[in-house]
Amino acid sequence: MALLSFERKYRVGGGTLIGGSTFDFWVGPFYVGFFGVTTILFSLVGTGLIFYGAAIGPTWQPFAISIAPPDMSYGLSWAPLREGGLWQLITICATGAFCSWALRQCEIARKLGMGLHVPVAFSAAIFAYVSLEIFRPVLMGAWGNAFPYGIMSHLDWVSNTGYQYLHFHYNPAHMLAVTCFFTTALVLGMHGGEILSAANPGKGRPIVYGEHESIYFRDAISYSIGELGIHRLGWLLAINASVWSAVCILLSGPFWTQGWPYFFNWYLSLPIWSSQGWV
Ligand code: 07D
Ligand code: 07D
Repeated sequence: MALLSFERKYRVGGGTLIGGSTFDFWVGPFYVGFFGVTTILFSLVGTGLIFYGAAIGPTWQPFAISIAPPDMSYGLSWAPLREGGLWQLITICATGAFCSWALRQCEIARKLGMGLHVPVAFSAAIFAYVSLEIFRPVLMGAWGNAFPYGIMSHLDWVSNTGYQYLHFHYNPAHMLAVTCFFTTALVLGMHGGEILSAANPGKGRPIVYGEHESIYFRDAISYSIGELGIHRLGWLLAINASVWSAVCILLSGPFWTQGWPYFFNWYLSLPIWSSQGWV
């Protein structure tokens, strides 16, 4: 069925979480819904505040624009607009927009009679974001621990925060997160490559499907996880990448204040090495 007639068939009312049928309509190809409206409102106000912050700041150079959280001395209290208050309002707008977007994804899935896999996966990214900007600063007692809104300045924050713990690669949850990110890329690369190769067998030859795909990996690595399985694996890996990222930053500060290399002291003092005088 062509996409346009398919859309018409499934453009049905209902499935909304809030607002009944008030916002249950489409604008062109876009479903609106209550959470579409809140997404637009939060995004417009948040983006407007970023532009206002840029306008009262020292530069319009896009890479140098930065809207910083309040100084540590403000703790968890409200700060004046120019001293981090803007950052606080932008954070409320960003969190509101991300959560609205996830809820809009839920409404669309409900309308189409689908599972909630897309919003669940996006929620993992939101969890990482709120861990960085809300949970960790709250656990540490000051908004000043959050990252600033700026293209280069947020990279400075990542580097500075990393070196505060001497060597962030020794953070075990960071290791798991990095491994999950790399494996997600590997699995998507393998899957994408395989589907493209099955769909492009060469001029004049018929396109092949599932069985060939499974046999390819049976031959190559002795096992095929299957057509549905590869999507389950990709979904789980991607979610784990974000969740372990959130864990790695929530541990750093609230639960582990030394350099991360010291975390592995227990390993060096295992009797099997230490009694031999190897370390
Ligand atoms: C490709 C989907 C499209 C999304 C894009 C992002 C904005 C921001 C805001 C001018 C994969 C659109 C960007 C709307 C404009 C202002 C104030 C997703 C795709 C294209 N980062 N980060 C980038 C964000 C954090 C880190 C690029 C956001 C943490 C490193 C872009 C967040 C840490 C590097 C960007 C966020 C961190 C980047 C490309 C939120 C740990 C890079 C992003 C809301 C996660 C890379 C100059 C991309 C770069 C980069 C946006 C958070 C680390 C500007 C929106 C604090 C090490 N980050 N980031 O493609 O080139 O993502 O930076 O949490 O090297 Mg970042
Ligand atoms: C937070 C983004 C959420 C995005 C949302 C949506 C819009 C709309 C609109 C396009 C989580 C935004 C949408 C704005 C856009 C349109 C239209 C995603 C988020 C909700 N590290 N490190 C990570 C690696 C080092 C450090 C995570 C690698 C150094 C710190 C990941 C290396 C030091 C922190 C990761 C490496 C260091 C991290 C990031 C290599 C610095 C974090 C991914 C090869 C000296 C951060 C929760 C992530 C984290 C994080 C990877 C090196 C420090 C696992 C591969 C050694 C301080 N690092 N890192 O979290 O865990 O995505 O954040 O060297 O805080 Mg690291």
